[in-house]
Amino acid sequence: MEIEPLIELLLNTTRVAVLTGAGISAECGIPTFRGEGGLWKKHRPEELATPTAFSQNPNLVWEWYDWRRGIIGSKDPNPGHEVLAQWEKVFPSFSLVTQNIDGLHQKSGSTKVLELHGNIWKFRCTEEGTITDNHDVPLKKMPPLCEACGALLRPHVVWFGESLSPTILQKAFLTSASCEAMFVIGTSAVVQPAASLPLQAANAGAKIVEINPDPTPLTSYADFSFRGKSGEILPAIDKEFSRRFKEAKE
Ligand code: BV8
Repeated sequence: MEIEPLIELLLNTTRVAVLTGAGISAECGIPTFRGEGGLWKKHRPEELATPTAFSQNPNLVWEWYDWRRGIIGSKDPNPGHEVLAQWEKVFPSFSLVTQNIDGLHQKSGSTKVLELHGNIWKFRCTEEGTITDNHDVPLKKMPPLCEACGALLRPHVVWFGESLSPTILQKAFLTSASCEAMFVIGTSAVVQPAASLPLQAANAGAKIVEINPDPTPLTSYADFSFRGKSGEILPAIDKEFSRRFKEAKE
């Protein structure tokens, strides 16, 4: 798709929001959920990413997260993450909402990240609710226990059937309702309530920019749809936008 119309839009836009999914980390070598070789190809979500699965077999669920931490921990952000970290400084109002739990947006320099589904590097005590950072790869103890009270720790992530943090979700909906353009990058747009955010933005009059090698249920709502890899498309958009932004200022 031709990027010129998008550049024109961005040169006249102050409020930009972004929603990312597992696809933005795919070029780092981190498996997505539903794509080829995806995490849900080997396991059903219900087997691993639910409170029931955890209460029935905490070791199995922890082994899955330990395995994922091993993959994610050795990876660096890709150029797609880096462009978004840069845009946080360029646009007067910039919000980054992610469904990802890998922490790669923060690792690339993004400072304002709304993590809808939590973070794989944080643990939560099942008794006290206290949240701690933990980057041990592999885990030292299986399953990990709370140092303070000895209770089972769980990943500080949102499982299917669990509600998202009302505070984070409210902020995400507010940014969707007030942005002029929303980039939707690397998500199959099937998981709720995240998948409703772009629709909220579109209803509020924002232009929707989808970046994904495949079409999704959101594609028909997108004003701009780029079929390809975000690690290539975002740098291409940024290169032309930066050139025109400098030209306009001279
Ligand atoms: C909730 C855990 C209240 C952490 C995850 C309304 C309607 C229908 C169902 C529901 C509904 N409301 C709630 C539900 C139930 C459920 C849900 O949405 N089910 C779906 C599957 C139908 N939602 C919930 O349970 C949520 N809780 O709403 O609470 C409630 C509860 C019950 C009932 C009613 C209300 C909680 C959802 C959070 C679940 N936790 N993860 C973890 O272990 O990771 S979700 C999981 O999917 C990940 O977090 C992931 O982020 C998320 C979305 O997946 P994607 O990121 O989109 O990844 P995917 O692989 O699917 O797609 C990747 C895309 O990238 C593809 O399109 C691919 O083409 C593209 N791609 C590939 N390479 C590239 C690329 N793009 C760009 N560049 C590339 N190089």
